[in-house]
Amino acid sequence: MTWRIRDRVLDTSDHTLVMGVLNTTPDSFSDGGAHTARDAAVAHGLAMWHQGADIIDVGGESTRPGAEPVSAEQEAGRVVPVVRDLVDQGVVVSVDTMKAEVATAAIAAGAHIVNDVTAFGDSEMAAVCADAGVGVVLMHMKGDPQTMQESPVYADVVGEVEGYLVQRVDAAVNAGVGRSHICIDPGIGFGKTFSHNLDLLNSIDRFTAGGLPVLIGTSRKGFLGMILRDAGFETAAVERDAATAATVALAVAAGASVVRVHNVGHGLQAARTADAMVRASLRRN
Ligand code: PMM
Repeated sequence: MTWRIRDRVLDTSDHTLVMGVLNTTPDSFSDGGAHTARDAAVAHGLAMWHQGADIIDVGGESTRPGAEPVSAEQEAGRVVPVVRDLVDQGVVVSVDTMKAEVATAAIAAGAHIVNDVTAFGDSEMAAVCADAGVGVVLMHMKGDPQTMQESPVYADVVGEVEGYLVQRVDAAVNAGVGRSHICIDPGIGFGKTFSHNLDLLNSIDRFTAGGLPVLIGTSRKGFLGMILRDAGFETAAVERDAATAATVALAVAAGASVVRVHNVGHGLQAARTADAMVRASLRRN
């Protein structure tokens, strides 16, 4: 499997791509001064890159359930300097944004990928991505971050998410984005109940069937907290890296091409272990 991102081609045939999460929202690097926050974000991005991450995903607006939106200006102010510094140091960077204005500025700063949790909800986004030839991640979300977890209902969650992604891929291609530039994502935790998340994670083969790379983002999410609570572990989000690693291994075994994680060390070990086992079994067959 390959994924075209600007002037590069990422190849997942010998390993799964590990995407490290870099949050530039002020509360994630809460030390007051904007400059310090920027330096801390860049240092954290570089640390993940040197650990072996394949992509660093830079975000400036929280998409957590109930999160308040920020203006394009604020978001670009957080994200763009960090993107520029990382790209200057040779890092492959994606920008996690739903705003075409922010994507445009991040692309001008060198971003290789636009990771859009609204799958081009902004009508300008497709043209921005097509013109730049960046890679894109089209993700499924039901509703918006403020309300998405209130009471999501599906008749057939896998079928509906699959149908939505097929339609968004077609729309992107019709707007000029190359198919080989597109990666799809069922959007774990975005307008989904506990059982919706498990149904989607148990149906990754349905998403890989279209021949596009599939990204899975489970890292530290609430459904892992629920599983762990049932098993007798009360966990804060940062204590869910072992559970995240389990989902990474299973996603790799099911054919995911990209996994998005906060703890790159653990995510890489889980992905590489699963890669070795999956490829060994492919060789035996
Ligand atoms: N999850 C979050 C943010 N961005 N992007 C993609 N493509 N897939 C995801 O699952 C995803 C995402 C939320 O997680 P965070 O707020 O902990 O980064």
